[in-house]
Amino acid sequence: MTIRVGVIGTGSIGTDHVKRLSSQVTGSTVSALYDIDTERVCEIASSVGAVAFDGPLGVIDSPLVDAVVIATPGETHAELTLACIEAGKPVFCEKPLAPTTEECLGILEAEIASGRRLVQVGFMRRYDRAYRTMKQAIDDRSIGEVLLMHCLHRNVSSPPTYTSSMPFTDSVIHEVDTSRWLVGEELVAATVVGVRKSAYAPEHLLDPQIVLLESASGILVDVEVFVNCQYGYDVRCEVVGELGVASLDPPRSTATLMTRVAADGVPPDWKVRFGEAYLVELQDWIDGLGQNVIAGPSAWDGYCATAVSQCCVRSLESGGRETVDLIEMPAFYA
Ligand code: ISE
Repeated sequence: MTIRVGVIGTGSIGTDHVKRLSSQVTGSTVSALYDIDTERVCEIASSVGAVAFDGPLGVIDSPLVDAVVIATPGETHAELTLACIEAGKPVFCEKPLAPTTEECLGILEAEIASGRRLVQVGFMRRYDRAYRTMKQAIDDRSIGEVLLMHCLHRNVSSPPTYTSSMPFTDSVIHEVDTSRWLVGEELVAATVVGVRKSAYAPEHLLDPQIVLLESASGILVDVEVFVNCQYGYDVRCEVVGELGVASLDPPRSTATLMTRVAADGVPPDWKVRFGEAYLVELQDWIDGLGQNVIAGPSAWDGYCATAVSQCCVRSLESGGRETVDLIEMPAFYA
């Protein structure tokens, strides 16, 4: 069975997904596309034999489309995801599920009312080999009870539109999702800590920043986010347990120098670092659809991640510790 996918949004990540779904993933084709950039979308459509539509709803409602990928800017996600649910079509929505918790709750409500899981959120790190090995070590209790997590998230540089809250809503949202998933607990509070500002960050942007996240049982997760680090895309994570540590990065016995001129082996961006994870993620989604199963990150996960990233933004604004307000998890997502 071949799943015919409609892709809405053919910017950088959307185009990569089109390539994967049309030539690397087995069991899928790309049948319909929409993007605000008409010229670009027509070119991509003709290269993969898809139909280019002049609006996103055309893709969602098309009889040529069995399932939809949303890769447009975050502000459009809620409306498009709701339209997919309304049409009864499975939807893979890039992160964030939606920028506000209110919009996320609207999606939960609509999905629950539809009576079946239709939504998967694009938290690709859950499909990364190294993160999965860490999860295994936590789940099989090789490192004992988890006490702490140290995370680091660095981008080479930020686009001009990137504001001081975006390190949390655009970047740390991944650490929020991976830490919830790794330890199997909700995050309940966030405290943002100011750090000396880099002269290489734009004037308006606080960069780097550190946030301390607390889990329900008291696990402390510290995240350094630095989106103008200059030397490469660097993501690290170490989980400290009572009996050992699980780390994305093997401990080194020699000092490593990473600068713009000496950053050997450091990927330039997330598209390279998580290239394999994106592919595994989409293959898993397509395989599941073939059996009417959606098992990846759910709308509930998307809601929780947005709630925690919004809590970080509140802490940035208040300068103090803020708590996360979550609704009780609906039985539908248990
Ligand atoms: C970007 O939008 C992503 O989603 C990447 O995965 C993340 O690492 C990066 O910091 C974001 O800006």
